[in-house]
Amino acid sequence: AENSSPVGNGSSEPKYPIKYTKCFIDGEFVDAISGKTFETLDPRTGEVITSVAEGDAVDIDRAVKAARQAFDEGPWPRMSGAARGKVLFKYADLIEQHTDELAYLETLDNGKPFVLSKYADIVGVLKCLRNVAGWADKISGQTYKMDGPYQGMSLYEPYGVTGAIIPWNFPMLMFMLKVGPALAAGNTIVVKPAEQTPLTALYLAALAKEAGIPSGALNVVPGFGPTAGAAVASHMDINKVGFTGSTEVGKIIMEAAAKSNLKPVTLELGGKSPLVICEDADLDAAVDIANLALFFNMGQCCTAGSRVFVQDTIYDAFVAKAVEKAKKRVVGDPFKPEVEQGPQVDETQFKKILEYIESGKAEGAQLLTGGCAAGNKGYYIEPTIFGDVQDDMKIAREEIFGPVMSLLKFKTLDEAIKRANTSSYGLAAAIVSKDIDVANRFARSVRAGTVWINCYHVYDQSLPFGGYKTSGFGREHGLHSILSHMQLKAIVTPLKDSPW
Ligand code: TXE
Repeated sequence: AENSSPVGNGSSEPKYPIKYTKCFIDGEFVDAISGKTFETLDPRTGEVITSVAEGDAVDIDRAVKAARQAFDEGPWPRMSGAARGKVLFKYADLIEQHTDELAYLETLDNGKPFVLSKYADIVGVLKCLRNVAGWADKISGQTYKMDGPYQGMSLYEPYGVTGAIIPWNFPMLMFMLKVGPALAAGNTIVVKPAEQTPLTALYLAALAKEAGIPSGALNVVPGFGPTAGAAVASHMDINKVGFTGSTEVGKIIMEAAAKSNLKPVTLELGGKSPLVICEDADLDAAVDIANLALFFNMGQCCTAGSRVFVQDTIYDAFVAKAVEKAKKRVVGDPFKPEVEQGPQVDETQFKKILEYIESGKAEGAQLLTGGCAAGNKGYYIEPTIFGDVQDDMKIAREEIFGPVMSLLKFKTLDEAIKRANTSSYGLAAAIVSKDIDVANRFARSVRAGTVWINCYHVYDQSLPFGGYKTSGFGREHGLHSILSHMQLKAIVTPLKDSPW
């Protein structure tokens, strides 16, 4: 067992040694075959945290061989669902026991506030894992009386070796949303974490071993997208791949899957989610919802409410309060408990967001607050709001993935629905109104995978999660994610001398 007591350094920031930096293959931490490593950086400063093994196609191949053996010969898919569930519940307990250390690593690597890592991300990880662990022994097919003297059966089977390519915005949570259901369903898995945030995935791999997940059932290969990631998408012996990330890369993955062995893919991609604030809304509540919708997690949410449509009659009053609230947002070192917004994940994202801010200014949107980098080191950006944003502006069309809110004015609900649906994305949408008929009409008219009424960013393992349109397809969470990790077989036998 790991000793997870903090190494005191006299400051309020917890300190733990970084224990796991190599590829986790067949139950062991190993160097990349090339011996190469890459640096993972602290987004507060841009300084190196540590070097991590840089996996490539050959390492993915090695991991797939281990996963194949664990599937074909190992105990994992042959264990009863109840036995697999028991191991996964133990895994959850171990993760819970290591909450502080995992939350520390997540904040160090990603920059999100420590309180969020600890009270949101890990809580989400545990809910996901315990939910799917509970489903492991509750999946069964049906029997059918066929049209003729035959009996039919349907049987849910795991795909075999699965692959997962995950992003950096919720590293632990995205890891578990893929690994939990894959394992619960009896698959084995090869995971390629995001190059910006490999540390918690490797730690979770070590805990999986401790929990008793057999060697080869879970493998984690850190590395870059076009090398290690591409090798997962195109591998001939991976039977299913799950991806969360940009729409651009989602298309590459689907193409690689099609051109290799036609493995099924599930894609959870970008968004440009509309949030519609109607004139009858409680203004303070609406401002709070809009603030959370966009600024949560430094704006780095696929579901971020990045197009805020405000009805013209309340527009000015909304703007005043929204700006006041954004200005109060506490930006700073994510290890400080009062901090609400840490740095963006890396320099690339930081620069990209600042470019979007410049394009908003250039295209004539009204900069109401923020608009600059915050501080003089690290990747901090001021909470920013643009008013008078028009549908055809770049900031209203493209995913910014940063703390930049766009306010758009509308007159009628029909107009708001129409404009909400002009986006090529369709991940989430929300409406704030006291009129249930208005809310229901919006919910059924908007082309999005999740619709929130009078709330935002509320997720649950009981609810399907996934996109419409270019936000992807396939559904995650709970039973939905288990079933997307299984394929359905039909079995037929003749019936002889049977009374019915
Ligand atoms: O994403 P990528 P990036 C959006 C967001 C962000 C933009 C770019 O708008 O600004 O994407 O971020 C791996 N073959 N989202 O560049 O590249 C990569 O290594 C196989 C939305 O970080 O999509 C990482 O593990 N894999 C999003 C993962 O894909 C490849 C979350 C995601 O990285 C690959 C993150 C390739 N050719 C970004 N290229 C969401 N939906 O929540 C990269 N990867």
